[in-house]
Amino acid sequence: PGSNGSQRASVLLMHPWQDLHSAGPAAAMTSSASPATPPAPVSGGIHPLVDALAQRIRQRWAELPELEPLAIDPELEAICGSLDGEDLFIRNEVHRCRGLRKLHLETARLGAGLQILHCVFFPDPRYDLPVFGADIVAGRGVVSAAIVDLSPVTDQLPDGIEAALAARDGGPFAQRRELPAWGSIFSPHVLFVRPADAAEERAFIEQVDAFLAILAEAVSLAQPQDPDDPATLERLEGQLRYCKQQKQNDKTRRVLEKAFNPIWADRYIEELLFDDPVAP
Ligand code: BLA
Repeated sequence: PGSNGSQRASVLLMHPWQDLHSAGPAAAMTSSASPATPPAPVSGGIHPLVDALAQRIRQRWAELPELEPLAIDPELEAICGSLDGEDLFIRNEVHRCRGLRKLHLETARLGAGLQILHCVFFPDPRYDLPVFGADIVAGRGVVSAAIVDLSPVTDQLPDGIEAALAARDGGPFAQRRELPAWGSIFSPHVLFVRPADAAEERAFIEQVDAFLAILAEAVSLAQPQDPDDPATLERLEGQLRYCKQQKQNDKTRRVLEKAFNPIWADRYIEELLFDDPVAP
């Protein structure tokens, strides 16, 4: 503890897995990484890519208009404990701003090897804005998945965003990954890679930064429509669809069920990760 200055002091200790957890430790999660000595994560710390990307996201959201923290159930804000001697830590930060109903950043270390950054900015459906999403999954120091997108909530991204994404430089990534079936919610510009080395990890951060800059520009220009405008209702439906598809990612659920328990995992997914938007 205390190895990472950005972690807050008020950590709530809870052991939701004690009663229901029966499977093996989260550390038993197998990684698809090659067995040849991967770079070890900083002892007890956060993977450098996870940490650097979290910092960049916080810098970017600080520039958004009318940014303010959202209240969050203290039981979900900082989750910390141990499982068969392995540390478990999840930190959640939630904000809102003009145009975006919820900006959520989660950084997690589950067991010895698995580190996760999960970030979604959900738009206020009155505004013609996409969903921003980014996810990093690192196992034992090797990043297996890095994904970022501005995902449409109607059949197409807003014109300005589409043009800006099309014009950007797509980066050097050697290993692009194929999307799962539920990934039909993502835009044609989605970036889903397995970064090959530190240079590609840095390039991924710059890609996320570019997506966030494009979103920030759109946020600054966007004007709200009426809550009962057909366009608002269509975007609300689109956001519901986004959440529904994300909840089909069994890999997220499995990790949470294993580290905690199925009931806790379900509540976490339904209430914090992908809560359904309510009509504005
Ligand atoms: C994959 N997500 C994964 C994997 C794990 C998690 C273990 C498998 C890693 C791999 O395929 O290499 C786990 N992700 C989590 C957990 C959380 C999380 C536990 O965020 C949170 C507590 N996932 C998202 C968001 C996106 C996303 C916002 O939460 C995209 C914007 C994408 N994750 C995503 C995709 C995969 C993935 C596309 C690959 C799924 C597959 O190949 O089947």
